[in-house]
Formats: sequence, structure tokens, C-alpha cells
Amino acid sequence: MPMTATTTDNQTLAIDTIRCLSMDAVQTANSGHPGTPMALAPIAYQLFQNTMNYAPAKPHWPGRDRFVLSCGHASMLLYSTLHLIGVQATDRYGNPTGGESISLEDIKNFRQIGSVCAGHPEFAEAAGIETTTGPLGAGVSNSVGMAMAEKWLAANYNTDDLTLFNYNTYAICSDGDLMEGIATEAASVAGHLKLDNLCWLYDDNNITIEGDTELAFSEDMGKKFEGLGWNVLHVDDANDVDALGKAIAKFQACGDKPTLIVVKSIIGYGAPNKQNTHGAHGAPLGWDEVALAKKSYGLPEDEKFYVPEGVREHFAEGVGKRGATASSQWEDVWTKYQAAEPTKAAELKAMFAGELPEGWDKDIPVFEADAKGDATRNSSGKVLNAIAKNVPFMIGGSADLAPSNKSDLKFEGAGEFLPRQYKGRNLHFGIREHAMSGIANGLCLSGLRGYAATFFVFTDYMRGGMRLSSI
Ligand SMILES: Cc1ncc(C[n+]2csc(CCOP(=O)(O)OP(=O)(O)O)c2C)c(N)n1
Ligand SMILES: [Mg+2]
Repeated sequence: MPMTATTTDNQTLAIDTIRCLSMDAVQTANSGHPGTPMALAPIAYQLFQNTMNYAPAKPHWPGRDRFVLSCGHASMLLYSTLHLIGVQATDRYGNPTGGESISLEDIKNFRQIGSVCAGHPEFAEAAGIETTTGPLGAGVSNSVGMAMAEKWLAANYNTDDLTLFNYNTYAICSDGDLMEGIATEAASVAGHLKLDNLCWLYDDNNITIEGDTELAFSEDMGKKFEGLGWNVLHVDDANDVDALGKAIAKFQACGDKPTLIVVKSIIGYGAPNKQNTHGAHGAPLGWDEVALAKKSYGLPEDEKFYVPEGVREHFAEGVGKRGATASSQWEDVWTKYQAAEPTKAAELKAMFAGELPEGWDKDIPVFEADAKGDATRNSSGKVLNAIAKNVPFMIGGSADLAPSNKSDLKFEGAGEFLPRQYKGRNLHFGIREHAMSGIANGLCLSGLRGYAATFFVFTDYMRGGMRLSSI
């Protein structure tokens, strides 16, 4: 793979700045993962700068495209990018709290107590972090829930004239993400449901912690995903921003499948002695090597946390302007929607604010004391249905056990969520408990009240997602 020639154009400068901030933060903390942010900076750049409908000034805008960094160890990639594009601080419901979501000071304090830049991204620590990642595979499973949420919202709330929901979900994932069983379960759900609003970019770098992926991993990922019903594309060099753009355009044009873009990258790209080795994965490079990498990018070797002139402006011209236009167009539609569809708009307002509709609990039944009693699954089913009837954006399902654990919604109009029929509120996860937990988290992160059900004994298989949803 050729090393990209160093140039001073703004695109290269912006990408290399993401790389340098990431290296400096890891080196200063003397802990973290420098190699993957260095390798994947062009992907983050292409997504945020040229692809996503994303407004740094309104990071919670409901119509935004979603971004998930599933390989959470590459957290500095996300922090550097969110900082440089100028994401504004808000609370988790989108109310501005003033200043930057992630400041240069936060980046300087990466991995220190009190910094929003934790070792792995944590939801609600800073605007722009759409979900907590770190346990490999979790993020991609969340992304399936996010894509399902978009389909459900579009089916239930868009009208013939007013389109409120029409966004995509992008996830970057690594070898480890895709080795995890949860990823295959989630990909199987996504392929079955034909989620054409979902794109995973797989960092195919042949490296994991213990060394070359040959040690434990030899499957043909492309063929596997084709079998799962995905559209599979390839990019031979992560530095080839144009090729990334073309592949993403093919994803956007694909109307019946989720897309996997397999991208070849060099971990630690630019660090002459460490690149392409597992040594670049989870340890600081050392200041000498950091200097050599900066030299290879053509940036000053002795500057730390350096943001060259023009980089912030470049992002402001790209994602900043595009996002401002897209989000204000959305606001116009939302204003019309509130006038045209007051009942539905009130539901959405509650949802956007993280609130429950008034009277959500008014029909919860009271069970009289009774010597024989009722099976808990029966009373649970009655309560679930009584709440869901009054919470129109509550959807969920079971891992093939709904008739047994009474978790199906039976009231009139509840309906089924099926491939290309995304209006229903009863989801079918198949027998995939681990992915179900991650998908339910993705639904909740999208504003819906998602639920997932199984027998108690099988919740062990859901432990990963349950733990993440509780912290
Ligand atoms: C569920 C889970 N198991 C183990 C780990 C520890 N871990 C962090 S990164 C990693 C693998 C690194 O390889 P890859 O995913 O290919 O990332 P790369 O080094 O290429 O960035 C492992 C095992 C984890 N984060 N999550
Ligand atoms: Mg890898």
C-alpha cells in the first residue's frame, strides 16, 4: 500500500491534525491507543466533512445522521474529530450549555479524572458521543437499533408532504468488533430487515492485540456478509478519500440492503518504526516516534496539540455549513409539521425531550391479593400492554419467546415490524439475545422506549447490553 504523499492542502492537513492530536493525547496520558486513530483519520474525515448530515452547532438535531465508533479503543479519533469540527456543548436533550463539547483542554486531559475524554467514549459525557463503546461488538449492535429506530420513526411519523426522518447510521468497526458473536447476530438481523440506512466501515488492518489476525481469524468477511444479506464494498487504501467517498455513495444508492465497506488500513500509519505492527495498537508510540510521524506528515515535530491555521475553518466550510443548512431545513419542516400534525408532534416533542406522555401509567392494572395468584408472565404482559398503549413510541420484542413470556403487544394497531414493513411495534429478534440487548440500547439512544424480553435464565446472554444500558 503506498504512503500518501505529504501535501499542504487543507484536506490532508485536516486529516493529519486528527492524527497528531490523537498521538499527542495518548502520549501525554502515557496510555491509550494511538495507531487506529492514525489509520482511520481519513474515514472520520470523509464521513463528517463530506458525507453526514450533521450540525456541529446542533449535535442533537433529531434528523442528523448517526455515527458510532464501535472500536471504542480508538476514542481519540472521535474526540479529535468532534473537537475540530466544533461540536457545541449541550445536555443530552440538546439544550446548549455553552462552549465546546470537547475542548482542546479536554483532549490534553485525555484519560484523566474529570475529562470528558475517557479512555473509551462514554455516552452523555459530551455531545457528539452517540453511544458508549469499548466492549467490542457493542457499538455495531447499537447501530442496528439506531437504523431500526429511523425506519420506525419514518414509517410512523413522516407524512406524504413532510419528511422528518430520513437519516443514515454509520459505524466504524474493527477486526475485534466483527469477531464478536454479537456483531454477527446484529448483522443477521440487519440483513434480514433490509436496513438500507445502515453502513458499517470495517477497518481490515489484519492486526489485533496479540499480533497478526492470522493467529485466530481467517474468514472471508465479504462473503460472510453477502451471505447475511449485505451489500459488500471494498476500499483498498484508507488514505484514498475519493475511493471512500465513492463507496459511501454506493451505499447511499443501495435501496434494499445494509452496506459493509471493507477498508484496508495500516495501523499507526505514518510512524516509521511502529506502523503495521500490533505495537501501535494499545501503547503510546514514544515522543521520538511521535516526532517522526509528524515529520512524515510534514507537520512541525516539536509542536504538541497543534491545530494548524485553516483546519478549523476548513471544517466550518464543509460540515459546518452543510449541517447548518440541513438542520435549518429540517426545522422548517418541523414547524410545518407541528401545525399540520399536532397530535403526532406532541408525541415527538415528548420523545425528543426524553419525557413520557401524560397519562402513560393511567391504565396500569392493580392485582388483588389472591391465594393462588397469577403467573408473573401474565401480570407482566398486562402491565407492558397497559403502558405501551399510552406510550406510542414504546416498541420492542423478545428473542423468539413472546408467546411464552407474554411480551407481545396485543392492542389494536400494535402491528409487526418486518422487512420493508417498519410501522409495527412488535419486533422479532429471532434467537439472538446478545444482539437484542445492543439493539434495544440503540432504540433507546434514538429516543424510543425500547424493550427486550426473554426468560430470566437467558438474560445471561444479554449481560453485555444490560450492563452498558445501566451505566
Ligand atoms: C469484548 C471485548 N473483549 C476484549 C477487549 C479488549 N480489546 C481491546 S481492542 C482489542 C482487539 C484489537 O484488535 P482490533 O479490534 O482489530 O483493533 P485494532 O487494533 O486493529 O484497532 C481487544 C481484544 C474489548 N475491548 N472488548
Ligand atoms: Mg484490527
